Amino acid sequence: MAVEICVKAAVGAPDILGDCPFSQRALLTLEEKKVPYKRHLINISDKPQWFMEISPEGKVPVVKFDDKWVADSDVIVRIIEEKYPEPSLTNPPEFASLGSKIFPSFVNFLKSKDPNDGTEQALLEELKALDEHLKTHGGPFIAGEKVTAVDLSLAPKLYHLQVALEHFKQWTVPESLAHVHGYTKV
Ligand SMILES: N[C@@H](CCC(=O)N[C@@H](CS)C(=O)NCC(=O)O)C(=O)O
Repeated sequence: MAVEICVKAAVGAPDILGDCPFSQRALLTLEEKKVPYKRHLINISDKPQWFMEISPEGKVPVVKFDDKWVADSDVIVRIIEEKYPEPSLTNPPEFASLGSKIFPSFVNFLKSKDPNDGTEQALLEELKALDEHLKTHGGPFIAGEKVTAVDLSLAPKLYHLQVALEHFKQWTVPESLAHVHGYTKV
């Protein structure tokens, strides 16, 4: 039975893939595994009734495996890895949470109205830790030569961060974080 996936459509452009890093993570995982799938673009400002029935929380992504719809990108990625083990995207466990605080720190900074509330500094600390990891482990990916699940989670979030912070705050990742810049270009 074919895999089906519901992902976010671009705001104002219902035929184009939108900016949800969780949807992009699930899509990238299917692509890396070369799993054929049928994609449904969901306008999340006007969710269709059929979508609400399969995703009661109204969130994307949701993926249909063996006739059952599953929500949450963590669960989805785990199931894809179990059902389609090759090529393996399993990352070394010590890198599993690498960069995991970048996205929440970005959201705090994006929402912040006070330039001195420490949210920018907190994000910078997380980005510096990623830069240091890439510097000491050689890259180009988190686990070295090979792309793994942690890259497919982190990369869409970094992309989202760059686009949103530049647009809303005219803020860019400092040039001194050269390894982070290199990573986003791989
Ligand atoms: N923890 C979920 C988060 C998914 C999520 O927050 N999706 C957002 C779009 S990026 C969404 O569907 N928002 C629609 C809504 O909340 O109405 C995952 O990892 O899949």
